[in-house]
Amino acid sequence: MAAYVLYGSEVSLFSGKARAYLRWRGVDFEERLATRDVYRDVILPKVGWPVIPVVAMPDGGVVQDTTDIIETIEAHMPEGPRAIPEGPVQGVVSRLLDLFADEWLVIPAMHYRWNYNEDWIYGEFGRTSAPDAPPAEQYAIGRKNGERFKGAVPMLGVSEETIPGVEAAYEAFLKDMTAHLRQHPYVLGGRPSLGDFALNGPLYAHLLRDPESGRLMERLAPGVADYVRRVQAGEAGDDDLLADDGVPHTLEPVLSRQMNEQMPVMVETAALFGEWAGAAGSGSDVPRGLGMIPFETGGFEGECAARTFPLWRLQAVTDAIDALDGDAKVRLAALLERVGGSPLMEFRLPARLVRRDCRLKLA
Ligand SMILES: N[C@@H](CCC(=O)N[C@@H](CS)C(=O)NCC(=O)O)C(=O)O
Repeated sequence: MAAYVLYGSEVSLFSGKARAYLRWRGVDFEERLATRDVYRDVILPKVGWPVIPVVAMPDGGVVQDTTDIIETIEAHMPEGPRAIPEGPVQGVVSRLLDLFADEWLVIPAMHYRWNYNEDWIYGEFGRTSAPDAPPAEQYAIGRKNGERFKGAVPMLGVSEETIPGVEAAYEAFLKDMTAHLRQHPYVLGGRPSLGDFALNGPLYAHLLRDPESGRLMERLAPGVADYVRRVQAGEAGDDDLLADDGVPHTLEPVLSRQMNEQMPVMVETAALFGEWAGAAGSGSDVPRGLGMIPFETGGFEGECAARTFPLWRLQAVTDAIDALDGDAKVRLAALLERVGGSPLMEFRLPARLVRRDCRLKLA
C-alpha cells in the first residue's frame, strides 16, 4: 500500500496542482477517485465539508488545501529539491504565483469550462461521482453535482459584460507565458517549483483537458500546452532554479497583470475583511464571501464576489516579505516597482487569518 493517498479527480483544478507536485517530488502515493462514497466515508467525516483534493498522510491524518499539502509533505521529506524555493525573492514570487494561479486564473478556468464545455463536464462529473452507473444516470448525477460549481461562475465575475475581458486577459497571459517558456522551461528556471504546480491547477484540468479549452490552448499557445503536460507528468527538470535568487525578466508581464488586475480586488476585499473582523471574535469562522465588489479584467469592468480565501494566500505573500533581510528586500522592492506592485512592500491585512480544522478563522 502506498504511504500517501490523494483523493481527487482528473476534472478537479486543485487535484491537478497536488498531483503534479506529488509526482515531481517522487512521493509514494496512490490516487483514489473522489466518488460519492468517498465523499460520504472519508471527506465529509474527516474534513467536515465537501472539497477535494484531500491527502491522507501515513499517520492517518488528512490535509486539505493544496498549499498545506505541499508544505506538510516538504516538512516530512527534508531531503531533495524544495518545492518552495529557499531563495527569499524566489520564495515571495512563488507565493505570488500561488495566489495568482489559484485565485485569479480560476476565472478563465471556470469561464471556459462552463461557457464552452458544459455538457461534456456534466458527463465527467457523473463518471467521477458514480463510475459504475450507466451514462444517462451519470449525466443526471453530474448535472446535479455541477450546479454548485456552475453557480460559482458569476461570483468569480464572469458575466456578459466581462467575458470579452476575461478572454482577452487569458489570451494575453498565454502570450506572456509563451514568451517566457522560450527562455526558461519553468517559471523560475530549470526545474519546477511551487509556481509551476499552482499554474498547473487551472491550466491542466480546465484549460487543457476540457476539450474546447484544450483546442484553444493548442492553437494559441502550443508551448504552454507542452509545459502544462510536462509539469503534470511530474518532470524533474534538467537544471536548477535561476542562480543568485534571480527571477526571470520574462515573468514580469505575468506579475504586472497580477498587480494591475488581482491586487485591487485583494485590497478591496481586505478592507471588507477588516470591517467584518472588527466586530467578530478571535476564532470566528470567516465567511467565504463579503459581498460584491467592482473589478476589471482585460479592459472590461464588472462585479465579482469579495472572496476571503485569497486573503489567506495573500497573507502567505506578506509573511514571506516580512521575513526578508535587507538585501533581499531591496531586490524584491526593485522587482515590485518594475511590475507596478510597490504598495505590496507595505500592505498588510487588517487582521490575521489562521486555518484550523480545514477552515479559515480569525486569529
Ligand atoms: N484552496 C483549496 C481549494 C480546493 C477547491 O476549491 N476544490 C474544488 C475542486 S477543484 C472543490 O472541491 N470545491 C468545493 C467548494 O469549494 O465548495 C485548495 O487549494 O485545495
